[in-house]
Amino acid sequence: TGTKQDTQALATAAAEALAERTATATHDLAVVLGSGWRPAADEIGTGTEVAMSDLPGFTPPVVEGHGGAIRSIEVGEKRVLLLLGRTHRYEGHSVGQVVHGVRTAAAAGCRTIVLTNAAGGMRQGFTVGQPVMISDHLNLTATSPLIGAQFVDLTDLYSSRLREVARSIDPSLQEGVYAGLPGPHFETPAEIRMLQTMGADLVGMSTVLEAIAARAAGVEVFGLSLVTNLAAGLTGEPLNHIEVLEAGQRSAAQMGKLLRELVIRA
Ligand code: NOS
Repeated sequence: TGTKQDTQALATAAAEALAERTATATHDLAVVLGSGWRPAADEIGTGTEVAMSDLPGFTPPVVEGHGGAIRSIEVGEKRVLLLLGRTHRYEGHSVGQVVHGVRTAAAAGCRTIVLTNAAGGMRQGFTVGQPVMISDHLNLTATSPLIGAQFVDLTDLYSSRLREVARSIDPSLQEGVYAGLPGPHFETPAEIRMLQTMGADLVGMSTVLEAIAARAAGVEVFGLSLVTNLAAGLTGEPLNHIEVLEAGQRSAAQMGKLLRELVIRA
């Protein structure tokens, strides 16, 4: 993972390269578009795009549906970085690589970060295609991006202020607890029953490490899951990544509008 100084230096270098390539000195807010969310990007805005592979410290994502570019856009008064694609532990990457995008956004000036993801829904009543705000998480990855560094308070990690803002846009928005697992296998039905007992409503393989890194960098976090499937064992149907991507595709326009409005009001 490297020392704190190394990772910070790499994020600063990436932020500087990004500033140069986008001709924008600083940005205000970043949005990470997770599995299946990429089709929502144009709905949020268009602008200069830089390949992640052209920036220091980024590893190109290897899973389908995860792009690998950063787009600089203006939305209302805000200069926004759209991270199209993210790095996961299950691709064989280190924790430092997983959170490099978030650290780069923080180094680029972003004070707010929106983490989106595709998730399995575990709560009664959740339906495929439904957006759910993350109110809190269970980090079940058995690791932390802060190893070798510091103690950090995670109370109100997922900003209650930003959840209020989102609810002012769509009062029907629900919220839930996200369980972040290592993957890449989906859960067993027994694991889903365990997670439900532990108080989780959503399950996925991302977001938790990035949220922790963002908080450590002093950045306000908003998390938004798209329920792309009901979790293992809840329907009797097997799970697959294609279904996850297709659910994202179908909800793209609606999710993009929600994110755009959130960015404006954040
Ligand atoms: N994802 C899920 N991860 C775990 N369990 C689920 O039911 C689920 N649904 C969506 C896999 O298709 C990708 O989508 C998320 C995972 O984070 C993974 O990146």
